[in-house]
Amino acid sequence: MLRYLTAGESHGRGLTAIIDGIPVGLRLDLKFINDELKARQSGYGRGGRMRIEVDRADIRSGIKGGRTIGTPLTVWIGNRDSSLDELPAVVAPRPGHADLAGALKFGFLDARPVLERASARETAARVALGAVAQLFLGEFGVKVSSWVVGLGSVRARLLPPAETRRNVARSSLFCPDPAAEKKMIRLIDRAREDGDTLGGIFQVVVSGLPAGLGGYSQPTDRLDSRLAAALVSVPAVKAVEVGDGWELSARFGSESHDEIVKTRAGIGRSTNRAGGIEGGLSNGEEIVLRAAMKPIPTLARPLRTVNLATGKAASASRERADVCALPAASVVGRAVVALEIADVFLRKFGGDTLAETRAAWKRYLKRIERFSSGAGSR
Ligand code: EPS
Repeated sequence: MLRYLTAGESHGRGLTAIIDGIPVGLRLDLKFINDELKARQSGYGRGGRMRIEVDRADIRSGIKGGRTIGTPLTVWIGNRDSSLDELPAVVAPRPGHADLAGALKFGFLDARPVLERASARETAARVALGAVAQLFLGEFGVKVSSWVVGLGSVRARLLPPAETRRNVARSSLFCPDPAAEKKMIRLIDRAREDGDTLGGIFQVVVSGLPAGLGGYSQPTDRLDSRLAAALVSVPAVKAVEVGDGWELSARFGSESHDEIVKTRAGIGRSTNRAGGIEGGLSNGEEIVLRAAMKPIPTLARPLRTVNLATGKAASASRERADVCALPAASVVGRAVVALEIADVFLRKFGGDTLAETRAAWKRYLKRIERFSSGAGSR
């Protein structure tokens, strides 16, 4: 239902994103879109480029009077640093980046074209589209949030939802635990001094999604498979966890599943270890996902590599880079999750206009409610 594509090099003229399938009538809150872009640019540990760029969405098609008109939306984000043609050749591929595999694939002796597109700058385009998806989902009470839960070896404490929201909004690392945040900042400073980099773990939570979205008929219908693929498509993400994923692998079944209990509204759950997804379907609980990001591959104190031109041992190429881009990745994470959720939502409820989508959604919510509260009285 929703299709999107992005284009643009890190130091080209800018980034283009096109999304098709958003129903007619969605008010595009440009401030929200630009706030998401700004959040992606921020976070302690970012490098010099983020002081150069001011990412702003220029919506070039698909709207009239600030609302969607059912045609493809085009978003343009200009690059201030568009020095692509002046930049030096990259002949010493960085371990961990796409440099070598890309050079081999295309036969490039200069990996510059590879890293220009493989760069995480592309994620600005997805954040803009993800913000559109979040605005769409917001019409139906679905909220997608994200924050940092671990950085390097430091882990954040689990806090109640209201405190988490408040602290994340104030944190320079989007971390809910102020004590952990202090340690994370110290770790980033140490990495910067050592010419090193860091990764970590971020969490994405989707609330307000009704049960029954996604599917189990085909592997690609499964909501968890789609969300995991979306998260692992974020540069540097190497692992994804749904609910208590890794921990569940070490427990007995009796300690792993979410028992079904009677609630005032009908049927509910006592826990949410599954992270809101069972059998590839949303089950009405919050969707909880975590993604692990490896450290940035561009090191000021570079690792060993081989020079593509001379074939001799060399030090990996050095580019201006971030020490840690984990807070930014958490913003990208909620964008890509929102895009997947918006698509499954539209697959379920359809609609050329927002009003049509809303009518189908309301009918379905009523049916679910009747089903759940009617248990025992049938
Ligand atoms: C990025 C822009 C890039 C990097 C970073 C992400 O800017 P530049 O290369 O000009 O300093 O800061 O890119 C990478 C992490 C990467 O691996 O290429 C951005 O806009 O997010």
